[in-house]
Amino acid sequence: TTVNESATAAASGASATERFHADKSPYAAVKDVPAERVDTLAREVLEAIYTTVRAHKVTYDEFNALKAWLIGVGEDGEWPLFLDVWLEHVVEDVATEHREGNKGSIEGPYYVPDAPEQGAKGTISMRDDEGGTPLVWSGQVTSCDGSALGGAKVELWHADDDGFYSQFAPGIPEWNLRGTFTTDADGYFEITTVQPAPYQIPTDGSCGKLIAAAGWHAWRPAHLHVKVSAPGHELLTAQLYFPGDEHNDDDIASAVKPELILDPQQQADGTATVAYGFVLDPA
Ligand code: MBD
Ligand code: FE
Repeated sequence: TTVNESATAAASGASATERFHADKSPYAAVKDVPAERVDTLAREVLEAIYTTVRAHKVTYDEFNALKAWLIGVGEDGEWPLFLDVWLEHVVEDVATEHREGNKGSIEGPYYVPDAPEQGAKGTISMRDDEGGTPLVWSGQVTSCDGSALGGAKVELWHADDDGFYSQFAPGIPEWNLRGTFTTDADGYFEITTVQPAPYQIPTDGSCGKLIAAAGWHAWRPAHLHVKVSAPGHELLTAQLYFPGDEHNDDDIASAVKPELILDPQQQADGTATVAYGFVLDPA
C-alpha cells in the first residue's frame, strides 16, 4: 500500500469532531432533554465521582492532572474518540437490549454517510495496490420472521492494511474502503474487499496519554464496520471481527461480541471467503 504519513491525534480528532457536528449534534441538543432527566443523570454521574474522590482521597495534584487532561482532550478534538472508546459500548447495549435479531456494536468515530453505491454484488472502492488479504463476503439480510429483505442497504467502512481510515488519516483516497451495497430481490449481497489490520487508537493525543499513564494498551482488534437498514426495520450498526485476533478478548473499546466473529475460509488462490448475514428487527 501507499506509505501514509502517520495520522496525528489532532488531525484525526479534528476530522471526527467535524463529522460529529455535521451528522449528529444538530439532533442531540442538551436543551431538548427534560430538566428532570438532566438532573438525575448529571447528579448520579457527579455522585459516582465524589464516591471515588472520597474512597481514594484524591489529591489536588491529581485533581489538577485531571483538569489538564480534560482540557487536552478538547484541544486535541478527541472527545468523539474518548466517548466512543470508553462509553458508547454501554449505551449500545442498553439501546439494543430489546432486539431479537442481530447483535450490534458501537459505531465509533469514523462513519461517513453516503459512501459510493456498488449494487448487490460489487467491489468496495480501493487502490490498485491495496494491501491485505482479499475478502469475498456474501450474505442475506432478513427480517426476524425469516423473510428476505430485498433493497436493504449495507454500508461498509473499515481501516486499511495499515490500520488507517480514509477521511481521517492523510494520503488516502476519499472513499477508500467505504461503500454502500443494496441487496437483490432475495435479500442477498456479495462484497469484495480486503481484510483490515488491527487498529491502534492515536497514541500521541490525550487518549493516548491516559492509556500510557494507566499502563493500558491502545489496540482494537481488526474489524469491519457496517450499518444495515431496510424500510420498516430498526437500523443495525455492527462490527465484525476475525477469529484468532489477540485483541478480541481485550478490545480497548469493549465492543467485541462472540456473535460478531466471522468464520473466513482461506482459499487456494490467496483470497478468503466468508458468509455472514443480518437479521433486522421490525421497527
Ligand atoms: C475505531 O476504529 C473504532 O472502531 C472505535 C470504536 C474507536 C476508535 C477507532
Ligand atoms: Fe473502527
